[in-house]
Amino acid sequence: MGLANKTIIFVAGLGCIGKDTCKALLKRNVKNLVILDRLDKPEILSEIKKVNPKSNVTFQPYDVMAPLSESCKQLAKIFAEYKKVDVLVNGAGILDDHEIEKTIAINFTGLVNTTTAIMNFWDIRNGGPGGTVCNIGSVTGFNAIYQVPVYSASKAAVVSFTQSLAKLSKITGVKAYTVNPGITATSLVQSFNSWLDVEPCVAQKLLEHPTQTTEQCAESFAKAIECDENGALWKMDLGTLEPVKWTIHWDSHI
Ligand code: NAQ
Repeated sequence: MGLANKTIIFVAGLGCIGKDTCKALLKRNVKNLVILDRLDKPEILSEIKKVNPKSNVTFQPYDVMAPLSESCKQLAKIFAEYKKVDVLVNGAGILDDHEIEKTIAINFTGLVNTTTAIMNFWDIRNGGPGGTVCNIGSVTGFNAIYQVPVYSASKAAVVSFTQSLAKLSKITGVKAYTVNPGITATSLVQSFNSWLDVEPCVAQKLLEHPTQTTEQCAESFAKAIECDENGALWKMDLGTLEPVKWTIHWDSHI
């Protein structure tokens, strides 16, 4: 998918990976970039806008933990304004295994709700035009960091949900894929709690191994969005972008 003239909604576009990915998208001349995030960070927004003054970049406060009905109302306003939205990026995430319910609510339920809400506008069964959902999973959704089992499981849930969405695209007309970063130098991984404090030094131990920069991750991220491949599982690790082949252990045959 060429990104020039496309309209993209980016949930969590003001985070560390989000910000640099927004910049990479603007370098590709995205027409409209609608950033939704819980935190209002005007300085980051103006830094993003400077990358390409020809692109229209807007921000709206958005909490993925809001009820589904609220997400629907907010998306209705966005669709009323832009008419056509091509891509939804779901990127909200927290890493704190002391916060069990919040982790599931933000990393998984919030992503499911935003996706469910946009189906009202995209589903071809309602006369919609289709679209693409790009969900930020994690390599921990493939193989857990077992010291943060709640976070890892929330990301495995994102991977699983998105694989189903991709299979449903024949019915809904909506494509879906995950982008799964490896360890990326952001504030998220600098210091975090393990489950039941099983490993108090989990962040330090993790960061002893090679990581990638947010700029490297963002470049892979933008390339994955350009590929627009339904059902893809993209690994974005150590500055590379690779498709992951999923092993099938069982088939429902329906
Ligand atoms: P950062 O904390 O900067 O970004 C999190 C974003 O989520 C922010 O924009 C924040 O405002 C938004 N957010 C949080 N709660 C929200 C809510 N209720 N409503 C709306 N927005 C909310 O961290 P980041 O590293 O840039 O993370 C961005 C995404 O990448 C997250 O989904 C994160 O899980 C994912 N990710 C990050 C990393 C990493 O190393 N930084 C990795 C994989 C995926 C492999 C590695 C891990 O899984 C961590 C161990």
